[in-house]
Amino acid sequence: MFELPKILYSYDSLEPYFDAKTMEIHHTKHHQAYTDNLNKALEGVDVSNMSIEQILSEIDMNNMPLRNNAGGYYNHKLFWELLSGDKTSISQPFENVIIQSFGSIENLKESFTKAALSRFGSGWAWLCKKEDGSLEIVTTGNQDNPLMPGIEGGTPILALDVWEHAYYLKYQNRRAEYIENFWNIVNWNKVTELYEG
Ligand code: MN3
Repeated sequence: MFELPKILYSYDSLEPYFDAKTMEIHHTKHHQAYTDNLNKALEGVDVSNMSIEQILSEIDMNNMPLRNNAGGYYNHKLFWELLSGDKTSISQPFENVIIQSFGSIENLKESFTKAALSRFGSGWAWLCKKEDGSLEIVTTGNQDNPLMPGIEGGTPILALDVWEHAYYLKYQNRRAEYIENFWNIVNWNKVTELYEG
């Protein structure tokens, strides 16, 4: 049985960029529902020795309840970990990798923002580490992610939810403004750790 992952900071600690009410609903309603429905989709299946990452890597993409909810469970768990109201920073070695892949941190942000804006409808934007250590930006629809079979990218190290439920209360239809504010609360310590780990 999977449990709703805890968020290690308070709902209001990402203010004013992400508002407390959105954080609370997003976690206690949306993420809770993905978690409950993941458990339902796994009823009668023995996954006791499997991590969510393993489940995702072997998932039957035709099993829509499992695909949507295993994705929703994992994507949000990672998303919360990648946000912080504290000042965080990129390590020098990781910054060098970013510069190699994108030219600069500003260019990385610009490309990621462009990708997140171009995802039509609901989905996610990802920064991924490829097997050769280089970086790639991809987007996925609905709750899909780059760990799933047939989806390109690599290992996710930065994630952004672009479903309207992630920003509608505060930003309504202004996805660009939501993304712009997201950059103020990215937990670069965690991004660095995921890249270097
Ligand atoms: Mn969401």
